Amino acid sequence: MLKPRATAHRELVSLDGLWRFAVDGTVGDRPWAAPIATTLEAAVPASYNDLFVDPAIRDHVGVVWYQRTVRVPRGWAGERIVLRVDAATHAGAVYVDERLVGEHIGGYTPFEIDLTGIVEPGSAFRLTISVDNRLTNVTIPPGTVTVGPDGRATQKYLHDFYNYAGLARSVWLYSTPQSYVRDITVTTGLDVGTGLVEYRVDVDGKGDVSVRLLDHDGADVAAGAGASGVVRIAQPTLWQPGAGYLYDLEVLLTEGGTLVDSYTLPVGIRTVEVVGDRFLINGEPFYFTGFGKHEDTAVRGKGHDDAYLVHDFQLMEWIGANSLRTSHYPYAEEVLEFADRHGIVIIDETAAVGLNLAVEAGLTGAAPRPTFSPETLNDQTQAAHAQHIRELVARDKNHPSVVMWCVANEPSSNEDGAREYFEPLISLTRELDPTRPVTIANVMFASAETDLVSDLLDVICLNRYYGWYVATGDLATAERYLESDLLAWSAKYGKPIMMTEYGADTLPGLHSVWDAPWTEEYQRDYLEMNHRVFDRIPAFVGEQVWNFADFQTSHGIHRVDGNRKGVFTRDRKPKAAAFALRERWRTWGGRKPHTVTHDDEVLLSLSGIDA
Ligand code: BDP
Repeated sequence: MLKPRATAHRELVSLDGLWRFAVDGTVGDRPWAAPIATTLEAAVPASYNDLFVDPAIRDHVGVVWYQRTVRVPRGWAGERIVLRVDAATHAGAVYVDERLVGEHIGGYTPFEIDLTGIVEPGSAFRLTISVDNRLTNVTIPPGTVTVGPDGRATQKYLHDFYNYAGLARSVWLYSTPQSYVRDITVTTGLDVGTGLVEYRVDVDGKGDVSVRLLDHDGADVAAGAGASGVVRIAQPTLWQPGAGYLYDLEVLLTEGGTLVDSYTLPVGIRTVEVVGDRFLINGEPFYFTGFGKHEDTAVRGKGHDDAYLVHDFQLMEWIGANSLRTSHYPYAEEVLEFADRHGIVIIDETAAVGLNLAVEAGLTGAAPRPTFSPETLNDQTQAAHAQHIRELVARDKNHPSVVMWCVANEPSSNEDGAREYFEPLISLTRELDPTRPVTIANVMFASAETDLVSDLLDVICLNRYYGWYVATGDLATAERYLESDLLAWSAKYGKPIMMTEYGADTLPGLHSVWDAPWTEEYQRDYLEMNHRVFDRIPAFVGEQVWNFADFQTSHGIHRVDGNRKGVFTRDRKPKAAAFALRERWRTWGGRKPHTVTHDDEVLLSLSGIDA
């Protein structure tokens, strides 16, 4: 799915700004049928929850309404006219004046509605979008809505971040010619020093396709004809971690010799593969440093913000991070585009988080319900998950920064039914994109012995909290637990292993000379303990700390104004651990030296270290 762009043959109008806003039930039964009688205005892009100071809005469970007037440019006569919503979290319905024109389920992937013939160039229409924040056992992510004796609906979910909702990304109106380039798929390779760009162009309507590849300075370097093919570039400049060199693939559609549509796609030439226990980018071992992040800032919630985008990536560079995981949902496409340009490596994760009822049992003490069953996560959930994967790959397949798909975060992969649930989804991901490795971020309850899906994955990604949720405040014990856990994975699978989460909640300004959880020193020492262990495991290919910054969660006795495992505060101030990480990561200059060998690993396992 192509990101809308203004080209010589396409125009683009941003619908961002202030929209009329109302909570369902306060503005009649058919709010789309007339201008909504409301004094509230909501910013787009932004989650709506923290814009207002009304708990009835923040905690509302169900639908809210966004509305504005849109004028269609008069020059668009004869063109296709398309509405694009970058995200409506978690479900959206779109009305043009009195008419329902489209609906979409899934809060973190875009959708488009063809409005040709429905709206008229030169005239205005009333655009209303309903957004529903409800999560059920058949949505991704899942959740439960309950109505209490007082008639009030409340919502529970098993993911540890606030269920921000609304129009958190941009909304666009754009034009294309009647015959147009609908999609482009690019994969790249290397053949003894020659760069290969394999492309496929899907066209709606008539026309002949040709392509040109331009280098960074706009010089022609290769060309091709036909809707699919391979163009070759001798001695290409590769897209590299830390140096995101991009070519432009200009796709041209001509009818009878006349150019009717064009679209330019940035392309990075690089390869990604897993060989043995190494993760290779361009044939070279790559070691991930960085974070699991969140789209989360004060007031905007999950609203995309270019200023935070730039600042977060500046802080990542400052600290020496070369990568991030889009925990726990696909991020705004602007994030991936920025990463493409700047050579930041991305693990692209779906919104499948909280597929784990064992966690619920752990937190509440309630008798565990099975995670996978007709009453809980079932075939319909799996179908929603599959659809979400299709939409994610369709959106992100061409980004060179994306080096791996993460199908889920911390599912109950040691439970009956996990394999039946995940095997088809992992196969689907590989079918949709045979070029990128596939992983799942593993929960600590699913050990090397009990996990049922890891043989299906390319990289073992582990989320572990030894020294925090386990052996709290006892880093010596934590170190032994962690080491034996990692060695067990390494011995069983012989695949690359990385830590996709490890972290400790930390209140900035809290200090102690002891190993005291929540202090800045403890977070620093906890990370250093983890690093000592990582550096002893030869199959280790990366470390992503949980989390880049503090973030908002639902209320809970384990949370103090949200999750405080950030290395930066929510307003992006460094905690002490930030300086320690900077020292470790920056000395490597983006590439970790290989410090241990497999012989060391054998010695370690013989040394009898166990939990
Ligand atoms: C992991 C989750 C992550 C949480 C983290 C934590 O993957 O979303 O925020 O633990 O507890 O289980 O801090």
